Amino acid sequence: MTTTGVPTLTLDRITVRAVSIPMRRPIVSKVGIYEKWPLILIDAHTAEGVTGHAFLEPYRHNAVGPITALLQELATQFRGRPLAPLDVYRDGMGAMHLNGREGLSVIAISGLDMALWDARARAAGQSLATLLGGTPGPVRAYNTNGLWLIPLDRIGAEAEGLVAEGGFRAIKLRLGRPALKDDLAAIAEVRRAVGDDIHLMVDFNQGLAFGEALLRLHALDDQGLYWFEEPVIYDNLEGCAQITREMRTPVSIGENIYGPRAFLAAVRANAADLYMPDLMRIGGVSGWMRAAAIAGAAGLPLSSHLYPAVSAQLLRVSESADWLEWSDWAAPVLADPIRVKDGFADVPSRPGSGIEWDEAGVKKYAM
Ligand code: SMN
Ligand code: MG
Repeated sequence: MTTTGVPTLTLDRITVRAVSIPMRRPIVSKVGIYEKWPLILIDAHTAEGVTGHAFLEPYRHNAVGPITALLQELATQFRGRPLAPLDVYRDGMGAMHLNGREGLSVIAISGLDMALWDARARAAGQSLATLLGGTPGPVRAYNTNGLWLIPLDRIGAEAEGLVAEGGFRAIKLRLGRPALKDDLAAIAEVRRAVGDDIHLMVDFNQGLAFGEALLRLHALDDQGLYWFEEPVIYDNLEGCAQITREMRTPVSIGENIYGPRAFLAAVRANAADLYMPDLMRIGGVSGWMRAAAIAGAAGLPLSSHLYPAVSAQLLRVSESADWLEWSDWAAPVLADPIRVKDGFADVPSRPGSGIEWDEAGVKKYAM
């Protein structure tokens, strides 16, 4: 035991498996159509017998092979070394930046990082939130499970379904249909179905050209929408900043930002009112904590993107925590996926970051 009560762990090896899960409501978005959702399941085995779990959601099945190879390469680099997530994160970023500080290298570091933090929390007998100095407990959540660019006549029923999945008070709708009138009709369908009291976030998935975004967002600015997400390509920071200045509706970006340095660049550029990092891109738990410190100091609300179980733990310890994006796409391979009741997810007190495999599900959906 160390003096802090966290047993010393040594990384031995990792195992990586992939699954492909059919989606109940396929993703139809500006970033692609996905009928099946691939996941990369990571187990970090320690010499002491503790195993940490994490998964990545790489969107594309073709990305599974390269990310798996990078994960194994990283594990070889850190084999036999003390399992200290911040050291691995620092040295991993330090080594990998030679191959690119954004993209697949950061995704691999993020996956390993989450598995190492999970192992550390398990060894300490604490939830990740507790290990990081906080407590388990409730986090307000919005439902992102559907409302893709689907036919207008299906929108009302789907909005009702999303609200009912956990007593949600907030749901997300994808916009950026061919014409403004179609976006307005989609919003009207949601309102007709669930009323005006449900917060409605809308996501353009970077689908608008800059000039088009100015026109479209000005025309939607009086619709009482909760936020405008990723109206234009995410790294057009000046463009995002102009849109943020011009709109009354808050602008949200973050899911495509790689690492805390790029996060800081977006904050410095005043690129958005709200941020929503994705654990796979921001650098796992270590990267999130660094980005969360920046957001907290800058007074910028911080929500999550995907990864609901681990993100919920981190929102419990983030100074400017705002909304958990809740999805259940990984649930078929998880033994006890995080659920939402009355609009709140409950961070469990059990040791770890909240990831347990359902081995029958893993077998069923193996790639
Ligand atoms: C999203 C998530 C996952 C796949 C495609 C699009 C979306 C979101 O941007 O924010 O939920
Ligand atoms: Mg989004």
